[in-house]
Amino acid sequence: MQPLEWLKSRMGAREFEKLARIPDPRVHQFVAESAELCNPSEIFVCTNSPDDIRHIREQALATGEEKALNIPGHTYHFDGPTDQGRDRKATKYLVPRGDYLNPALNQIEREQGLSEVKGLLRNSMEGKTMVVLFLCLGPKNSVFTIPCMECTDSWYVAHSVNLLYRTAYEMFAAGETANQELFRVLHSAGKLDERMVSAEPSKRRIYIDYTENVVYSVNTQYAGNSVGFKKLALRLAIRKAHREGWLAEHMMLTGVRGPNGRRTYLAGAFPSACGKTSTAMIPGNTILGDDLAYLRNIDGVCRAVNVESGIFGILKGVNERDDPLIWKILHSPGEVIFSNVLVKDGRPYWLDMGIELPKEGENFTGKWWEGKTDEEGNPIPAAHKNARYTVALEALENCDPELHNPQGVELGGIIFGGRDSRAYPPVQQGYDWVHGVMAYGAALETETTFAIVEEEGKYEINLMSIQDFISIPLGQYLKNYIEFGRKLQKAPAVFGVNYFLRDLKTGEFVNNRQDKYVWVAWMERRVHGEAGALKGPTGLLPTYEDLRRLFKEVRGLDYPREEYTRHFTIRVRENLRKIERVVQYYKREVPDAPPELYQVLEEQQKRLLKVQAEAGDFASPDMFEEV
Ligand code: SPV
Ligand code: MN
Repeated sequence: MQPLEWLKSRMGAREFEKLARIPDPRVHQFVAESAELCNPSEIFVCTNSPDDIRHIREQALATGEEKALNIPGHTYHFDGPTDQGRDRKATKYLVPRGDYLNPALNQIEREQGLSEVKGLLRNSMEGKTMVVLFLCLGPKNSVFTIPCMECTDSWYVAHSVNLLYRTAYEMFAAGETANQELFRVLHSAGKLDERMVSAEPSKRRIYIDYTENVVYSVNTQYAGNSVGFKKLALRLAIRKAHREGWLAEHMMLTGVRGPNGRRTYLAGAFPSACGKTSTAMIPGNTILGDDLAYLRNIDGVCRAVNVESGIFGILKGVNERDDPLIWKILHSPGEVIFSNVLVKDGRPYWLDMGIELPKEGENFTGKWWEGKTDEEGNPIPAAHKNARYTVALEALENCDPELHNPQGVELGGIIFGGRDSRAYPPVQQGYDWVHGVMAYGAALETETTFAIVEEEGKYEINLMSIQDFISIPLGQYLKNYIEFGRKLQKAPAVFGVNYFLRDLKTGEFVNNRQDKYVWVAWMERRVHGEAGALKGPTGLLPTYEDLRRLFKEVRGLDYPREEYTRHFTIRVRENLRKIERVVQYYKREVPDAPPELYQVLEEQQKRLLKVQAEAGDFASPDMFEEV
């Protein structure tokens, strides 16, 4: 039977009509196959009509996947106790026999993986509704646009998708998807317990079939595993991008205000929970994106768009003083989904929010009270560290006006930043594209955080902050990156930042959270040649005079010279060790690493050794010459 015919027999007339209006046969086939496999009792097709969007919100509440909070439009949702972050182990590429993916990437033979995940999906939607969603990645009517669809049995996931992405039913109905690659996601939360939480976490699987552009996700609700267009479709986009000569990146985008109303766009790649959103949210600047960006060479210029149109942001540490704009959204009427917070009397609470938390309430483990412990006797925190908020970007007053520009925005600079307590200075600039992307991107080291369900605080390489999501050989990814920059008429400036440098003796952070406001302003001035630089051994460093001026301008603060010296003294030995770790890693894990990588690191090593011979293990910035 033809998919449409089969669907007609399975769906209500109204829902069927919505689907039949779409001329793309791949859509019918995917919905039919998904329904046949998962066996839902109903199918709901979401057009972009306000009624359909409202229906999803209402069903999320009616089923209990979300519950209402006191502020109108605010709801909360819980994921299971072990479903609180991206699951690296359960996320695998389906690799056809004879195909090669870097061994560092988690993978399973395609046929075997398909049969496993389909086995888990079989009849997983019995008694539930399958929601069919249409959206697009990147702005509409643009060279960046990628059409997508998701079938899910979770109203919470559907609600999140509608807040986080550009809905695009009309684009599908108008037949505009015909000649384009189509990303498809099939998700089921699986069996739910009485709290409407995925009940079989050991059967969680997230498999990516890059041969067909399809993602399968089952027995999970955490949005990073279930909303297919975060890091799952990113893996598909990376393959597409590298075939076509552009970049799909784990980057925020921000419009930085410069002198005389100038706005300069910077992109920034940071591992999860390392300052990406807060860099995009600096007061006075605008936010264009906080997680995913596509970069293209358009007429020799590097232009970027936000893949998404909403924020799935971390709550831990969000407080009124440091994050006034987010704080306001989280306390005003409007659509916000809170996940894995502590709820008490209809109010959400999270860790380090700057106010005292209630001693009891409901959290991701059920009823919670201070002193509650898990099976191993460890105290359970009031809210999960990876508690999040989901909100549409347009709800923010600092949302950038170019969000939906089909041409994207011109990038003045790209920032790479890890959680590096030991080596790199707070901010520096690459000598050129290749040096910057190799020394700060490819060599990015970071300590693991709570955003993945694993041990925290391990030092690891996370190249371009995207390592977990790279779906082609890592060396090829780096080569394409180098080529991308070489083909631009003027490549963006490349910066390295490190917000997490610690004092080697006391272990305290060297910088204040708001120092990044100044670093970002310095980068903006550098893009326009309005700030000087010193030639340090690992990159170009700010001069004292520029920073003193910018600390005053941006933060109204004096910046004593001792502070500057403390911030920008190069830790020579630590930087030499870093190079050794990075080289070892690439020799071991990335047989196809490009020669430019080793060349950049070797030269960096030579410069550091020279400095060491002159100044020892700590080199004050005063010894470097202005360029
Ligand atoms: C991240 O962890 O990098 C996120 C959230 O942006 S997730 O959707 O889990 O990827
Ligand atoms: Mn992210």
